[in-house]
Amino acid sequence: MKQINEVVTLSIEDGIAVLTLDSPPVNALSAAVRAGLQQGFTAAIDDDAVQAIVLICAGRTFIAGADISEFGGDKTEQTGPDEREIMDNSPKPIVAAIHGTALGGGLETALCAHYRVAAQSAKVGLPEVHLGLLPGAGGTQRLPRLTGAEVALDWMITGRHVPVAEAAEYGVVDEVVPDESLREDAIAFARRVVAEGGELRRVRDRDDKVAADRDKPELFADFRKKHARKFRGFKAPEAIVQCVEAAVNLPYDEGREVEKRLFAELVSSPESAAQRYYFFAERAAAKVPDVPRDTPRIPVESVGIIGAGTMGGGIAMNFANAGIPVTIVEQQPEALERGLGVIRKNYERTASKGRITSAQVEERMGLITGSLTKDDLASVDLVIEAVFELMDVKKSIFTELDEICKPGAILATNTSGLDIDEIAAVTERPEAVIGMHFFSPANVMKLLEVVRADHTSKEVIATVMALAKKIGKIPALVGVCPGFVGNRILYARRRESERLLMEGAMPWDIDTAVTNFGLPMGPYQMSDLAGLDIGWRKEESAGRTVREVLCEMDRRGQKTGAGYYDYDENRKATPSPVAAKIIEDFRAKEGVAPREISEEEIFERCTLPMINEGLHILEEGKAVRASDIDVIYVNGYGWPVYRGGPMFYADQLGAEHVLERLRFYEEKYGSDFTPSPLLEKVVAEGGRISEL
Ligand code: T1G
Repeated sequence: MKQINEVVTLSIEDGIAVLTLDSPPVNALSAAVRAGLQQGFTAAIDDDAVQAIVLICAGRTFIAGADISEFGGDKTEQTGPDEREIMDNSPKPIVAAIHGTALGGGLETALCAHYRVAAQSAKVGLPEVHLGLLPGAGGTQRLPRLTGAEVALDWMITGRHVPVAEAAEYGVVDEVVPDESLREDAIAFARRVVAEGGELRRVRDRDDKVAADRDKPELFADFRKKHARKFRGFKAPEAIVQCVEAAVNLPYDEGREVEKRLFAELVSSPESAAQRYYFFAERAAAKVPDVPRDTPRIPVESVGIIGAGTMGGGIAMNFANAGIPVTIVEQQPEALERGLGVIRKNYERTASKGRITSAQVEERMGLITGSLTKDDLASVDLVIEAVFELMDVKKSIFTELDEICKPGAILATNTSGLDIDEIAAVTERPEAVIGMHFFSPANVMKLLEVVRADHTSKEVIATVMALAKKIGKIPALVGVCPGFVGNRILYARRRESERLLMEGAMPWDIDTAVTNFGLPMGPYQMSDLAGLDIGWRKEESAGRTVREVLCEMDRRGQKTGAGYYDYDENRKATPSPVAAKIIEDFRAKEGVAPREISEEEIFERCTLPMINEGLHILEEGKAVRASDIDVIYVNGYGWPVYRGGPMFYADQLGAEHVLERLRFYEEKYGSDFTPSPLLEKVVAEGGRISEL
């Protein structure tokens, strides 16, 4: 056994060289890994005792890609041939032995081997698109030569992890072997290759698949048309299509030049910087500084939900999807039946799209039990209350649950902003009370705001943060304050958009400014979708605001066919002259002469208060870190991931610029724009907002 460098070792076993890479956590292609591979392959090729080479990795996975943390930094210039060129020019057969997830540069390295042997549980993929990149190490040129253009486009545009059994259909993998015998099977495979002799075949020299695509020019046009909506705002997908077109129409080396050029453009783009930032932000959000990874967790093998409405039903589906039995409790039989019916309809709709089988529908419905009494929750490990937003109602429910539920059961509330400390105070177990704020539709939206109350224990926090991932959610820990983090920031935007309405902007002007930035909808489209009457009470309404007047006119949003917009039978929205008139009347009443407001000013005045509120939230310790706020906005509010999130975007504007513009608006509009002291500190120290 020879130590090539700190992460690569070389052993020779009867003529077969085994290069082992061991660079936790995922054998990413850091500078040290690449150097070790270059030296290792060179040593094996130069050694006359070696007839073939096996590349294998230690730890949890084969190479999972380039080291994302090294992008953007000053990369050490590659001098001499890189490991892929050495592999490409090897006179001796190379076999890559794949386990875990061979992704991005990892799969690209394996495609430079002559053969690939994979453990049956392994997956392969080219997920660079999620980083705003394209496979920049030959993947856009080699993969189509094995799979053909159409399959290659699917793999690279979705970035999905492909099971090796499927990959083997295209020769991306040559042999699938049992997980436990990967090493010896790969060595045996190499021996057979040596014994059989014959010409070494390189993926880059394959032409049959791409030649067949040369007669289908419509393939790329159709692909672009089909995915246009999904590509909106992203640069990488189009670049990937151009690379695959090059793979079909150009010799390998020329196609590789196209790939290098487009990769260089993407890696220096703000979109990719945002998406690479987001990659680490999402993983950081799972970490709670004072709750260590090894904090004991409470087993959650059964769950109770109070309320079978839209939220309760959606929440129940998350647990059934993860195979966890759920008891969902309603007060009235009709409400319970209706709720269970909606759940079944949702599953049947998913099945009709082929995403689950009808057997899975029955299996999941079988995990959901309806009940009319909270007494049925006596033995569950976790209860999530999901009834309407009235503190008295929640308090009475928690008082009952505290009596009924077994000791140690976690009592969670799905409240979107009420004071959880107040709720916890009615129980004898405040340490077991926590917020689990799901976003509607709860069975679809990825974000879960986990709300830490004053007495919530570390075990309960650790349990719920881990449980979130188990049910396919992305958790972010937040503190108790009105609206927690996501909605509290949204309130700041709402306040400013109402001021803009009075000054001369119309709801559609504001929504357009926000959607042109890349969000799926603006504040007024969101209100119409959610319903203008959330929290509105007819008996108290007195025409004091545009919203009250609209609700009093029964214009409560999409569900009534009219709100700020008018809706046709397909819910297509058009700006409403009725809403415009109401706004104009309010302006007249205030004696305001409306003015034309530019899209740029509208967007700036909607966004600066969001950034400032995020900084206040950090000052108050209601979010653990700035990047958690971005994870919340990307996953709960549709902030485009290629923009990173409000805090990352603030750094793209520059902290100093943000401070200066807040001061400018503070002059005009007062304290709503008073810069947070934390922002002034960041600017004084020359720091970055997203690194707080
Ligand atoms: N670079 C650096 N660190 C990485 C990493 C990577 N590629 N992948 C994972 N990590 C870290 C991660 O931050 C975390 O660190 C730990 O590993 C475990 O990750 C030239 C340009 C492999 C499926 O996009 O999809 O190749 O928090 O929590 O859920 O064409 O990580 O423990 O300190 O996610 O089991 C392409 C990205 C790169 C794969 C494992 N490759 N990684 O998931 O663990 S670009 C990718 C993943 C590229 C080439 C291009 C997942 C995983 P910490 P984890 P997991």
